[in-house]
Amino acid sequence: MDQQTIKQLAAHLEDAELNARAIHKITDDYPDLDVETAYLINEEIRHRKESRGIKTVGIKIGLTSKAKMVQMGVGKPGFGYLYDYFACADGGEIEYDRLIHPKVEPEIAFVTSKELKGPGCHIGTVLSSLEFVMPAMEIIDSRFENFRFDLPSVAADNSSSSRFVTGGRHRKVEEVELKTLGVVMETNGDIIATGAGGAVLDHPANAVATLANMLAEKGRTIPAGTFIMTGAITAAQAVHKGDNVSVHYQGLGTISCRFV
Ligand code: OOG
Ligand code: MG
Repeated sequence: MDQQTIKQLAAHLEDAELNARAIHKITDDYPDLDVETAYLINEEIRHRKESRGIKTVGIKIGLTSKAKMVQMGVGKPGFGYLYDYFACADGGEIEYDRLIHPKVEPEIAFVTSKELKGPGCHIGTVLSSLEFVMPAMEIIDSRFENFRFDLPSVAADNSSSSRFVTGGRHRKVEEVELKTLGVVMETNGDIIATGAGGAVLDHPANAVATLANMLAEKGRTIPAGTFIMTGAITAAQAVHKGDNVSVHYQGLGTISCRFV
């Protein structure tokens, strides 16, 4: 794929995001698109945003739990960037009409204290390089019709990233049992999903190691002080205008938002 097509597809995907309008998945028109090139499209989207002054404030890895892989029919993790305007206040409002068909995901997030470098990054390296753990809710919003895609298409689409809420209580990783940490997600007071941290690659710190190793293939590292969301513990749940969503985390408090 030539540079001009990469730029054109980045603009097409970003327009879909900013105008909240679903488009065909990229591989419908470019069936030979490989994952590596797809990530170059996403890098171009990042370049477009940063050249307008938007800041990258974190990174997310997704498709890290069986529930998500089965739900989306994609068997491998993918990553995307979190931008400043994705951040929504805990307990705050999210404008539904600016999104296409949002879904919510309960996640565990970390902030790193040391640079992480692959290849060969593993859970031990990660656990010795974390500042703290904190709750996060991701609002994903695939730009593709019917939320249907394959790995190259979703990689180009910044892994469906759209908004996130974080807050609750942050803690040192050694103070929490991340594998058995229970999570309960509610919409308007009804429990819609439950799970535990171990659903994410057996331990959410493994997701950070996977991310470091994926980035290493591109010659990159994860700098100290990076906010990282490790992927949905449960299947994502569709939300509607007016919905109040809360996620309760064992020992880490509750985060919530409302779609208006
Ligand atoms: C892709 C993004 C998945 C997660 O946490 O698993 C994701 C998607 O399902 O649209 O963010
Ligand atoms: Mg996610």
